[in-house]
Amino acid sequence: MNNTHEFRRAITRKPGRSIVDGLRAEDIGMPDLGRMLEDHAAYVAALRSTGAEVVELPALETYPDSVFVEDTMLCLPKLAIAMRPGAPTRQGEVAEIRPAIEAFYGENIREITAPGTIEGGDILVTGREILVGLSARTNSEGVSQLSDIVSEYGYSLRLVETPEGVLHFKTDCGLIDPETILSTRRLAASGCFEGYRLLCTPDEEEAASNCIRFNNLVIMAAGFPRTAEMLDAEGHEVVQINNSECARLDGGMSCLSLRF
Ligand code: CIR
Repeated sequence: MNNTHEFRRAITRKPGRSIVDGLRAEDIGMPDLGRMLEDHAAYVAALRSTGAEVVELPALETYPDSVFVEDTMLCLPKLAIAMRPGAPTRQGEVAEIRPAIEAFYGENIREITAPGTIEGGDILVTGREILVGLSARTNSEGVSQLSDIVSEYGYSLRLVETPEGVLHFKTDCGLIDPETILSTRRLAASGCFEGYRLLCTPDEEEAASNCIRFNNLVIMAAGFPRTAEMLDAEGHEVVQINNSECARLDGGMSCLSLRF
């Protein structure tokens, strides 16, 4: 299986004015573009600080949710797989990001086709397998197509459930190292991480679970001191990024980049 936390590159996309029209499960206030741009710049700087090359794509006003690039592609070491978002307003984002992916993967790009739907936020690549959560955005046809593709490359894929009312599987978890997962208690209770080393977010800090391990760093949303302390005590170098604006659109740390 690939190494799951050493990355040479990341692709991000700047948020644009149209973020105010982004999808959200509930209205907890309008995202502020100025603040989101600042947060995004801090996120990109953190990725770059590890020595990785970060390609920053320009804002795409036609697609309000296009800052959340993770949902459009799955980038594995030997191939990239173009997703087919379950949100109809996001499907056009895939063609928009494809040239940036082709620049690195050439022809090694496969794609999920209708009636399959799948979004990158539902996929967690661990040190031993690919976990995919069914959700309102990811259907069993999409998972089955992905399974067929990745099995050609020797990966095993396991289907899991996303908790009811949660946007994506990874809304509730993140990979800390190839065998360690940070998860909410509600997701861990499903048993889907059996056999892994599991760290659970404390009560009231569930939103910290969508973190990423990127080279030497664990990048997490700011405002969750007990989770930050727990990760620090585990010996991780933790970087905290303000996520107040992305959170208004149900976004977190993983969705802001493609990492490979
Ligand atoms: C959406 O509903 O699609 C966006 N507002 C948020 C997507 C977040 N993506 C992710 O966590 N992978």
